[in-house]
Amino acid sequence: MAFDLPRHDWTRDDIRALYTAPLDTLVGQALAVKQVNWPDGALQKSQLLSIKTGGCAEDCGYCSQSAHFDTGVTAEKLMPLDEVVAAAKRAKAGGADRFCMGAGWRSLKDRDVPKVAAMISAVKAEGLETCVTLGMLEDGQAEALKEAGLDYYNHNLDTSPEYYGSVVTTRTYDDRLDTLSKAREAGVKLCVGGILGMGEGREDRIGLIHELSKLTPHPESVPINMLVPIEGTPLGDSPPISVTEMARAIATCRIVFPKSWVRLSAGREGMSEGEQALLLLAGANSIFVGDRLLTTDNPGEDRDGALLEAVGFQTAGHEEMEKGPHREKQTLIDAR
Ligand code: SAM
Ligand code: DTB
Ligand code: SF4
Repeated sequence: MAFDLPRHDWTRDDIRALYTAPLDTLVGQALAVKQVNWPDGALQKSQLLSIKTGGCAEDCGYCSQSAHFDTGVTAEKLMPLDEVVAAAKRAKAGGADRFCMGAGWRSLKDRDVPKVAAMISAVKAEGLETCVTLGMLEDGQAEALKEAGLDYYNHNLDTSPEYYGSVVTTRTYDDRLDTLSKAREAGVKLCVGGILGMGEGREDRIGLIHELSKLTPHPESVPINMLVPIEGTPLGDSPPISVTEMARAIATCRIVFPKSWVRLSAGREGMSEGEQALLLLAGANSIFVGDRLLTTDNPGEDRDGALLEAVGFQTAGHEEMEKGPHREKQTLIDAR
């Protein structure tokens, strides 16, 4: 297998074989793929901002922002531009180089496009990569966002097609795929991943990775979230998924998406330093930083500083990391 060539002919059986391998085989292969494509000891940082919180018409069973559930999150108006810019400046000062703006919307309305476009342009002007996650898109909207300077559109598939209807009933998997193709056709890069720990089985996690692998080209970013259980949602009492299962998913993604960002996303707040270290060792090359994700907590600067020190990683910008490995630095021993 060529470790640096993205493949689009993965079968579910192929992906299952990776996912279920002994953990040392799986992680060993993931690290071999990572070493061919990315520098060792480097981690990219992205930061989230909820620009429009709550009151969402969808019924995603995991989400604090759905108007269908009583979660204590109330509907707010779209954030003013100056507050978004101030948050972007803080994110950049904290070392993030991608800024992702999320809205609790079922779909983007035409009347909001100019307002979000202005946010994208202003964030881009701060020297950050831009990402938005705004729900479903109509024709022409992705083009307007691209024109404003949008780099990435986040729209997760969340789980397998078979399990999707157990988590969300107000839209279909095909709706998600349709929005992804609209963003792609406008020349916007894709950020597409999922959530583990929603009561799905291992076969659903394998199915999610298989669906992602069929996207051509692959999503440039693959966020892997551990469910943050939200009281009041149907999934609020879900038992936690094991960190080794997260490691399997991340390592499998690292192999299947050799050139993509694999982001260890939601769920770090409840993990120990050692658990997070395992997930970085499994092949993640990006995290979300900052005290908050969208509506929930995230480890802050102090904990993240200690984590990076423990694993001996440095923060690196996307451009530096996209240059690929520092081969001479990655060979410590001549293994014969
Ligand atoms: N409304 C837009 C949408 O659904 O695409 C954008 C915002 S939505 C909060 C972005 C993503 O966050 C979801 O697709 C889901 O994968 C993830 N997410 C939401 N709530 C979560 C939770 N409690 N735990 C983990 N991930 C979550
Ligand atoms: C993604 O996959 N995870 C992020 C981002 N994309 C938008 C969102 C995580 C949200 C976690 C729950 C919350 O804070 O509301
Ligand atoms: Fe709405 Fe997005 Fe939350 Fe679903 S995940 S309820 S679409 S904000």
